[in-house]
Amino acid sequence: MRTGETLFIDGKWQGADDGLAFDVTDPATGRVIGAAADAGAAETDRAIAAASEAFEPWRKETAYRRAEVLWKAHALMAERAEDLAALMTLEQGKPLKAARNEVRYALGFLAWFAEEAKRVYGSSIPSARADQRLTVLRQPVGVVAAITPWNYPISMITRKVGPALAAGCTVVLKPAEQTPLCAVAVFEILAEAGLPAGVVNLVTTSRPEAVGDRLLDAREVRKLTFTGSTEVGKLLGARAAATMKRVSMELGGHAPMLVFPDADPVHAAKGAALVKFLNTGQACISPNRIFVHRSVIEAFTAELVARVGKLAAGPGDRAGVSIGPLVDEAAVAKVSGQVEDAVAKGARLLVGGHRLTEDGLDAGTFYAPTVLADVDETMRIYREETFGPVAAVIPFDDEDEAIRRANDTEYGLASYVYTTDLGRAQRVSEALRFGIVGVNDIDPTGAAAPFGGVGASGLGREGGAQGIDEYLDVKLVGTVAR
Ligand code: TXE
Repeated sequence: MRTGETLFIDGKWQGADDGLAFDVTDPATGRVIGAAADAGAAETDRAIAAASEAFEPWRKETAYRRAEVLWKAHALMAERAEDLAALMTLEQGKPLKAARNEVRYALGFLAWFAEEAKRVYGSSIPSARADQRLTVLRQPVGVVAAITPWNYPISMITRKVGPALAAGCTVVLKPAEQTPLCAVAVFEILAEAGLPAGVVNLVTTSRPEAVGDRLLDAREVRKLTFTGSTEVGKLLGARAAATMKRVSMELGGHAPMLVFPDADPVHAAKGAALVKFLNTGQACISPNRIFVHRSVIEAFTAELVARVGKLAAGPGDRAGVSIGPLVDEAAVAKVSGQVEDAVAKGARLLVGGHRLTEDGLDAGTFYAPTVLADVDETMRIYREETFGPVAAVIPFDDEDEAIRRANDTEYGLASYVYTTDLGRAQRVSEALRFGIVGVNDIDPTGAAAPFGGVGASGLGREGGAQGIDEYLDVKLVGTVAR
């Protein structure tokens, strides 16, 4: 595992100019597992210069050559899948099985965008003038700044770098300070896949603003792609506007799940238990508000509590564990605060509701899988994104009320509906103001599908045919033969 020399600039691995580095810790034990170079403005400027220099030759490569490099990266990542999963478990904390799933998800983007590179079609438009030809070209936007989070530390990189490279862009990527080593492992693969120097650059730092400000202010950077909190997304978006960069953002979510009376409450509870506790609830598509029709709420809640009570928490490499640690102390404080607030305002705590310190978990950041019933509008957890293992169950009486309350949030990423009534499935999925709706489906995502939100959940789509559009400018060429 590379540690210390974690900057990849212009094709060379290096440390920070002044030798500064920061510790990387295992959230399950609090132990230091490595160090990353702590880059600032100077290193970022060099990375931007390298990406600018590399852009013209890279965009002139054929789409077939770019696809070949992405397929090579795919092969290397597949070969190293087990090592990558183990590293992710160590650095981010998710259970090994979930880490393996994430590597598979990450591989999907390399494969999908390798093929998308060859499908960047233009078009020709009929003209009103006989001598004129109107042609539409799609061309790479230029240098891309990519800022990625810690919760999916490998797949969020391939979801951005895959389409950027396929389109013919070059990249400077800043990973989250909690998970720089996963980013290093991905960049080792990209470096070995045969990319020319400067096409991809990695800048690790513990000071996101120091690197972020340079990336955002540089005129040469033509696009920002960001995944993280809505709060930071707004700041970065405003700053990007000064140089009129293209922007795509995948921000927070506050997904509703609607369980209607015609749904099987046991099946719905099984779905809720699976998707809510994925990645210890640290996912933007996590169902944070589970609205259940009053007629099925008892059966639903009993099944949910039974399942949640059996979820084992612990270090991700321990057998049988499905709940890893939260990312840091601040996350534990946020989740405990939301649960305490809800209980104080009348929510019933059915299971969990406390930090876990037994069985050697005291040095980590573990929180018990929790179910709260009778959650209502007065509670913080009803309004704020819950980035933790807490299922909040809310009763409702009719369809219109359920839709209205589900939409009553500034966020708009994922939503889930359980129903066996086809008419209701159509009505409700059309009425929900979210970028993604899963009808009896807790996993409607994948490399081939457009992922993204509306409102405070962000702008643009990642994955699917739409994912590469974010990295392409449209050019109209009118030609008159003379
Ligand atoms: O996010 P930040 P945090 C939500 C979730 C979570 C909350 C806070 O609710 O509890 O956000 O998490 C970089 N210039 N999501 O604090 O700060 C940062 O270094 C440049 C949802 O981790 O937004 C990291 O790389 N970069 C989400 C990235 O932004 C800056 C995933 C995300 O960190 C920066 C993560 C700056 N000024 C959190 N400030 C999702 N959509 O899944 C921060 N960063």
